[in-house]
Amino acid sequence: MIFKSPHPDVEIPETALRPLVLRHAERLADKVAIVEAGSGRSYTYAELASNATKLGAGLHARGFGKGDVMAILAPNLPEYPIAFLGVAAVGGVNTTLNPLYTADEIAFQLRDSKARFLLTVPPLMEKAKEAAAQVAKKLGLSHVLVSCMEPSGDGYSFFVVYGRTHMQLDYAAIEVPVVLHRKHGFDELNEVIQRDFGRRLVVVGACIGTDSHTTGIDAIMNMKGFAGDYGLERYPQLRAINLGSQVEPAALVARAKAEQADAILVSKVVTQREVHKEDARALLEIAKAEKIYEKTIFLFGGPRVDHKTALELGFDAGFGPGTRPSDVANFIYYRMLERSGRAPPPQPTAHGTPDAEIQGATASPAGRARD
Ligand code: B12
Repeated sequence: MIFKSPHPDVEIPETALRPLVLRHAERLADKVAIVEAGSGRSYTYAELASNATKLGAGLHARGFGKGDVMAILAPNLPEYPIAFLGVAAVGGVNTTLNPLYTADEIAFQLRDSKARFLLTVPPLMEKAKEAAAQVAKKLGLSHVLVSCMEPSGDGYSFFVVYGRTHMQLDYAAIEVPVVLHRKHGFDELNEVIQRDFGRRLVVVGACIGTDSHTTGIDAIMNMKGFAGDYGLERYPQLRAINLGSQVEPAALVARAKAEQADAILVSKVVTQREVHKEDARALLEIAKAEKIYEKTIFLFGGPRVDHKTALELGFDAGFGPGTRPSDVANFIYYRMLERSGRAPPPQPTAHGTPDAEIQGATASPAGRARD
């Protein structure tokens, strides 16, 4: 179907493009014709016309003439119209290529248009790499090597830079709370749960708020598990209830309360606006109001979750990428033993040793007096 514009037809004169575009060039000679917003680099009408003519003359001298095809591969530069009009000046035909085209796409268009010449800009890569190296040097690195540069969204690039730093720090003074826990094998853990508690432990989990990432909580809870490690549903001595994703904090607490859960598992991706913290805090506040906070183990997990943040929020532990369901099952078991005074809080040591003695959460959630 053809839609007609309400405006009168544009009159296209029977004339070549170049004289049409430059028809006022003499009158406007000193006025700016093209300006690059970012840099302010500009050409007047007189410069535009004379540069286009010079380019045409140069092309002509190289054997480019009427009917020949020029492929222009360049970003939007102020020189673009000069090139375009220069080609037109000698009766050439322009075919313009998107600078983001792949090599294959460029090759296709060059063949398809039967281009004789290709006009392009000097490779930007080396300059950008040098800029990255200078940034790295300003950040205090020496012996800088920029090994990789990739586009990363509109107007951004991603660099991998190696360099030497002269900065010193006291490695021994660095303290990062990590979840270290003692670990039993699958059968053994089921046996000790039965032996020490005489019942199945109840675990209720969900990905809360608007978050729809189910895969993390599924990896921990579903029968199949993760990385060859059985999920919590597979443990005969655990009753694992996975509520899935987009579960309101209040709904998770309500279900956990109804099931008399021993542990609540919360999965969440970290967001810049800190929605993960808001949701996590809301959940713990509701748990407090419902009087299950003190008697329940709260675990926080997700692809960018760390133990420190989880502790600060008031969880018992935080688990990030690579967590196995058996880590979580063992953590819950030992935490319950600790809570009931039947196992000392595990102490980390410099040397690893057999399961039951060593490893354990390095810190307790701030401000939580239980047991
Ligand atoms: C698949 C995926 C999606 C799918 C999710 C489908 C589904 N059904 O889950 C879809 C397409 C829906 C999606 C959407 C979005 N996604 Co997404 N997504 C991913 C992706 C590529 C893989 C996630 C995955 O499946 N991982 C596999 C599981 C097994 O790993 P995991 O989640 O880390 O879980 C492990 C541990 O973290 C831990 N764990 C996880 N939860 C819990 C909970 C407990 C209690 C415990 C103990 C352990 C634990 O155990 C698991 C096993 O080891 C990741 C990138 C990545 N590589 O991580 C991004 C990623 C998670 N997504 C991200 C984002 C930003 C989004 C969107 C906001 C994008 C957008 N702008 O729209 C939306 C959000 C939609 C929403 N409402 O939530 C970001 C999150 C950033 C962050 N800071 O955490 C990531 C990390 C990508 C990135 N750019 O960095 N996504």
